[in-house]
Amino acid sequence: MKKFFAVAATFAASLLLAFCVQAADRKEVLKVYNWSSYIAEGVIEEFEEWYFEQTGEKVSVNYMTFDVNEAMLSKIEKGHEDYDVVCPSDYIIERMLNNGLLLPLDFSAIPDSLNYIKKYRSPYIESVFREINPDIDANDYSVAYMWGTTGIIYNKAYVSAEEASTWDVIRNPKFAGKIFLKDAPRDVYAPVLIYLRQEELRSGKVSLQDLMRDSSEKSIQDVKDYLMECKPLVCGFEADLGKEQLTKDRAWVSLNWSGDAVWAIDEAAAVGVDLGYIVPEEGSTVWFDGWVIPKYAVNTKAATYFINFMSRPDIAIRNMEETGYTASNGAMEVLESQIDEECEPVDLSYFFGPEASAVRVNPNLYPDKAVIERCALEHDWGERTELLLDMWQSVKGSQASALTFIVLAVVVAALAIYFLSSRNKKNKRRKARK
Ligand code: N2P
Repeated sequence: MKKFFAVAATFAASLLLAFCVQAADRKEVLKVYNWSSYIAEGVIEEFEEWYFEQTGEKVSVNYMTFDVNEAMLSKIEKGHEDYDVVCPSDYIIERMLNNGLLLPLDFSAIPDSLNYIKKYRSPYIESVFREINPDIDANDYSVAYMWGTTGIIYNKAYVSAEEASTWDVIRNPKFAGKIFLKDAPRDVYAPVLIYLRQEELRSGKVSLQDLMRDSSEKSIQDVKDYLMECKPLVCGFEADLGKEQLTKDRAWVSLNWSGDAVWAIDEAAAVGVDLGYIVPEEGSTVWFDGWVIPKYAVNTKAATYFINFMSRPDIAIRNMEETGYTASNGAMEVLESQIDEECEPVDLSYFFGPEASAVRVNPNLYPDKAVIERCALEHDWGERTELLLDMWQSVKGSQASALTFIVLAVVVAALAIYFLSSRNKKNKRRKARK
């Protein structure tokens, strides 16, 4: 019996030791969960070195990516993953705040000279973040990373600027089979609803802000009916593939984000394909993705340093140039790095202050004040989000069943041909034997 207790005690002690070693190791790991294609090469490795220089502590980044806001959120809500830093969009930050899923950010341990957030947080973005939740200041829980608009990328060889200036371009039969939609239910729902309610918007019966909170059954049904009309023309619901297909001249229209547009226009130009980007006249959404620390985080210290590092102007510029997306950084150095004398002046006073009222930058990267004035921020729908996700699944799913039907039909036809031809051969052989 004594021997049994000794063996059991040794086993328990080694389990405890293994657990402690693992826990200590986990403190040296930083789990980052970010959008795919959303960071420049080498930045992660540079952060690891910088963190060691600043703190004398080692950290190894475990970098994971997602493509759909809702898929990422569902992982956080289930609490199965202890991510340390995540990069959701505005309405998801709102939901996380409402549901107590975020830890407040505390940069007080970082010396002022290294505190890039304090130095470069854009006042414009700070004020937009205050709109996220009237009771809790989202700036205390999140630091914006990239931002932009939602619009239409189009191939100028087949689609005119006029045709691309309305959301209805995604229902234009001229472009059948050449249209991509983002696999982003809220970012497709909002433009379609704006399109459908354009009369009410013009007459002032509703505002863009109202529409961003409109989760009524009627609106969801109207959007669904509209999308079902578009669907036979759509070649796919994509996360990151659409921009590439446009550069290769395989698709002509894509409901997409401004950052993908900047990237695609640049890549396409290099191979002689002429793409453009337009935020349709009816209005659109302006979005912000921000770093947050979920409540299940383990390495909050490294997480805080990581968020700060991503706000360093040279890092922001590198991320911007490689991904095509616009850094939320308010440093003049970031704006100056984007000046292009070939561009028409853009009014960026809303972002960089009055001295930036006519800056020569790419308007797809930094939208003119007039464009921003016809855009609004999306808001969380709480429990009603399920209705949207169901609608989205049935729109996408029926595409899958159409495809499944075609595949099945081809298989049945092939089997029938095989069966008939082998029966004919058998008959011929039988006749020959007779
Ligand atoms: C980049 C995804 C950007 C997300 N692949 C825009 N909200």
